[in-house]
This record gives sequence, C-alpha cells and structure tokens, in this order.
Amino acid sequence: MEKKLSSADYIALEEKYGAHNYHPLPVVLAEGKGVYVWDVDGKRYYDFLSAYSAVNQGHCHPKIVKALTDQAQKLCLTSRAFYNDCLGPYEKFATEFFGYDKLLPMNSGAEAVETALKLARRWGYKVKGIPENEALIIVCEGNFHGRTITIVTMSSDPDSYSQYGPFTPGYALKKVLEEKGDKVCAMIVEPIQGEAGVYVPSDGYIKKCYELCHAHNVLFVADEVQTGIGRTGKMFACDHEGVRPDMITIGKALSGGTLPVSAVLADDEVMLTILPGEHGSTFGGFPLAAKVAVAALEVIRDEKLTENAARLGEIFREETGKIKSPYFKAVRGKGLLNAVITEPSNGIEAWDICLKLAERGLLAKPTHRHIIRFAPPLVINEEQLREAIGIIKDVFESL
Ligand code: IF1
Repeated sequence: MEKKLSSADYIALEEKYGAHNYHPLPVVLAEGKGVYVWDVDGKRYYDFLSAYSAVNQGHCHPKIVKALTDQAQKLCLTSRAFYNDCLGPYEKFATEFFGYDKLLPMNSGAEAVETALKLARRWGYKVKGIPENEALIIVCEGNFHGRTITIVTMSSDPDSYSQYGPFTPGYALKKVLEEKGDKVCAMIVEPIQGEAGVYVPSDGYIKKCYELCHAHNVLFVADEVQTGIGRTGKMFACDHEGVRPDMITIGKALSGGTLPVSAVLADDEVMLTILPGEHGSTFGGFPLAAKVAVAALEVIRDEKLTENAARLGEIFREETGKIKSPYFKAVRGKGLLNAVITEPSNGIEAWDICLKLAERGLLAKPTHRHIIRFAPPLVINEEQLREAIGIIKDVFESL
C-alpha cells in the first residue's frame, strides 16, 4: 500500500521536479464536483476560480464526462490526414450554436488566438490587398491573449513579455488606425480584460471599436476565450453591446474543463483565406474534443447557465458591494466574471485575503497585488452563492 502523501509532499514534488512557472496557493486538490473541489485531506472548498473560466459547467459534469469516456473507448485521435465521424457534426452544431459560417478547431486558447492572427493577416493580404509583410494588428493596453512569443509581443505587461525578445513585428495600439488604417488588417480585444483585473470597458466601447474598425475595413476580432460561453451572462461578452465580431476565439469552457479545446469562429470571407495544408495542429478538433465540445455546449444551453450567470452575477455584485472593510475598495464585473478591488494596507494584500478565504473553504486567486477575481462555475445556485458571499464578507470584515 503506497504511503498517503500529504499536501506538503505534493507541493515538494512540484517544487523539486516541476518548472517554477507558477506560484499556486498552498492547496492540493484531489477531487471536483460541480461548484466544489476537495483537497487531499478531504476539505471541501467552493471553487471561485473555475480554472479561469474553463469549468463553467461545473467540475466533472456527468454529461461531459460520459461523452469523454464513451468516445475514449472508440476513437481518440485520427489526425486531420483523414476524416472522422465526429468533427463534421461538431462543426455543424457549433457554427449553428454560435451563428458563424465556419469553425477552425485548435487546442489551447493561445493557439486559437495565434490562428486568428494568421487568419487576419491572410485576409489582410489576400482580400484587403495590404502589401505582403506590412499588415498591422491593433491591440489594447492591458491585454492578455496567451503566452506564446507572438502573443506576448502584443502585451503591455512586462511580466508577460520581458526577456522573451526578439518579438514578432507588426502590432500597434488603437491610435495607429487613423494614421495607417490602410495597413491594418485587424484589431483584437478582450471584451472584458480578465487578467488585467476584470476591466469592464465603458458602455459602448466595444461597439465604437467595431464601428471604427469597419470604417477602415479592419477586422474586429474578439478574444472570448475567458469571457465567452455564458460567463458574463450572455453567450459572448460582445452580445452585451449587440456586436457580432468578424472573428471570435473561444476555448476553456468549450470542453467544460476536461480537455484543451479551442476554436476560431468566422465567416467564409475570412476563414477560406487559409487553404488546405496551410495551418493545423495534430490534436486540433480530434474526435474526443469534438464529442466533448458538443456535450459542453449542450449543457450550457439545456441548463440555462448563461441566464443563471446573469441573474446570480447581479446578486454577487449587489451583496459584496455592501462589504464594510477598509480593505474592500470596489467590486466590478459582468455575469459571474467579477473581481474585488482590495485596498492593500497594514501588510495585508490580496494574496493574504485569498489564504484566509481558503481557510474558510473558498478558493479564489489574485490577478494582481490588489485584485481578487471571483468566478465560480455557472452551475452555482443562489443558496451556494449566498453562502460563498457570506464567507467573503466575513473574511473582509474580520481583517
Ligand atoms: C495562465 C491569465 C486568465 C485568456 C484569454 C487567451 C488565453 C487566455 C482572454 C490563452 C488564458 C489563462 C492562462 C492561464 C491563466 C489564465 C488567465 F491569468 F493568465 F491571464 F484567465 F486571465 N485569451 N488565460 O484569458 O488561453 O492558451 O491558456 O488556453 O497562463 O496561467 P490558453
């Protein structure tokens, strides 16, 4: 019988054998179900991170797990060298579900974003007629779109890009549109900046960007890897402003947190600028992903998780907004993507507050020194939400 390892043992293993590219909270999880996760000692927590919005459908959703395990016994991976009986039906389901002509399947969110950047440049050269190698892409201050070298080239956060140069040329901020609009192929934006600290843009900002882009024949690309699939109380965060982007990147909850499954959605004019053999990935859209993604989207639809996020998000912001504590500054967000802005002082930072929340059975993580993101699975019910809000209030008011 193997000796039962303690939390400290597991942490030591990662410390010794794993790259130190994260600084996790000292909690070692072993099980997850719905809104709850359990650590190796059996302690239960509310999961208010949802793996950065990948677990919208709740941990180990039975319908999604069944789709995964059923398909895993039949056929996992064919590569795109051949057709299979899962990808076409998934692409049909998802393009009708989201209202786009086509879907290009990838794995991680970063790969979906890279694919969107390639599609945008390809469209720029082949459709807009930008001279080869001169296409520009507009990005926003404070963006987070992933961690590949091209993507961190666009970042304005030194933690993301420093000492990873030389960088991929061709990215500029919004202000360049007027001066060099003829060379700009696209603008890419997170409708709500997650990593930057759940920055909800002012009403009309997304629509204004969309209109500005279209005034200069520039593609408006929304990165909804984190905000999409019901998280903000609409299917896409762009839906809050009635904007239908020319391209959307999705990921995370597209698999309900079971596998890395991402995709780019676009209409034919953009999507068909990439010809057979000009882009791809070994696992992109593989049968397991195709079946899991359909099940994950059916859960969002059938359990009305988007509507639940809208209703419970209002309660979350209203109730946490009543917190009386010198360490509590504000709460902001949309749907169930929210963040509390703390007032670090007396040596107490967001990290310390998250440690106290964990002691009280609620997991959340700071996005910066002073911002704590709260994003539970969208399957949470009002009773669970109110209990969690009670924990948050108690912790802040007892600091
Ligand atoms: C980490 C952040 C969130 C994303 C948006 C693309 C991607 C992400 C809007 C890339 C990924 C993840 C990455 C993960 C933590 C998490 C994160 F803190 F890093 F920034 F959510 F805010 N577009 N976000 O949010 O998708 O390649 O990761 O599948 O790197 O620790 P990915």
